[in-house]
Amino acid sequence: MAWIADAGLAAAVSNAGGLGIIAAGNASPERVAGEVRKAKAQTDKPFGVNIMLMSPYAAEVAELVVAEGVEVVTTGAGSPAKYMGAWTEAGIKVIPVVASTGHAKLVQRSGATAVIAEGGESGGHVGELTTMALVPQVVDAVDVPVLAAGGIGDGRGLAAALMLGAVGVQLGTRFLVAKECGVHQNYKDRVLAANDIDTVVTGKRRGHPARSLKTPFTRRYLEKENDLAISDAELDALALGAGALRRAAVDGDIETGCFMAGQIAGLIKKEQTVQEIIEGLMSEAEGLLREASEWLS
Ligand code: TUI
Repeated sequence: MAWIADAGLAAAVSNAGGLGIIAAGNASPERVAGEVRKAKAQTDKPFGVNIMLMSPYAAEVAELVVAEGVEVVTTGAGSPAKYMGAWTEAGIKVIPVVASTGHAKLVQRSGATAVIAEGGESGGHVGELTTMALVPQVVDAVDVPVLAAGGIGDGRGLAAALMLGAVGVQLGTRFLVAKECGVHQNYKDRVLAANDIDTVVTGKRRGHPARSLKTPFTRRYLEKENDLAISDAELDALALGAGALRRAAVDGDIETGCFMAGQIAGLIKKEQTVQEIIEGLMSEAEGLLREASEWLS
């Protein structure tokens, strides 16, 4: 969650019993180091850094997490294989996001501690498979623990993920509306107002599909993406690197911002503290799992 998952949100999640993650996104190493230091000041619990592998700074951020003694690294939008040796040597727990069994096996061979199997219901960069189909196949493909992501927003999603063989879940969209999440209020309001069919995937033509809320930005981008008279270069100039994520998260710009969110946005109806979200999720899942035995004869 580039521009969104900062030290404040990550520390709040870790303090509430989760594992908070700072999103490096396309940020400079200096900026990421600043967030890591702020998080250390705000929690004595472990937290992690997500390295977006398409970032121009990925290699530098990969070194920074070692230098700063970050305990957990997650990765997204690519293969982290070339960094894994240095991270595991430094004792970092590495949990790559994977979107296929092949990639899960590859990162396991490179020394991954666990993997996050993320279905295409998620916000941001997406793979092809759904969480329902991906998670059990990844569970069967690797020996390391599997966490599920994509389309999980409450205790029902957590319980379902556990039934698919996951040992835990990663949530993004649900935390967009956390009180401790510093994203612009317009972003929160759009998530709270979203229904089940309010997200769309852009970027397929350029090989970088990403899911966002339907906005003027996605409408314009899709029009151009479907118009073969528009060159790839022109399309790229419109794309996310051009600042659309920042305009959504920081400026709340409804016209030109890109509001990444997952399909579960339609389920999210209130702003709560991180602690309320995590406790609610856990107790709902626990209740459901207890009741589940009634389905057995
Ligand atoms: O990375 C994410 N979510 C993101 S990254 C991002 S910035 C961006 N925006 C638009 C286009 C491209 C980047 C916004 N949101 N989630 C983790 C994730 N990783 N989801 C799917 C994957 C993934 C997909 C394919 C990981 C690896 C992979 O292939 C591995 C290989 O072999 O290359």
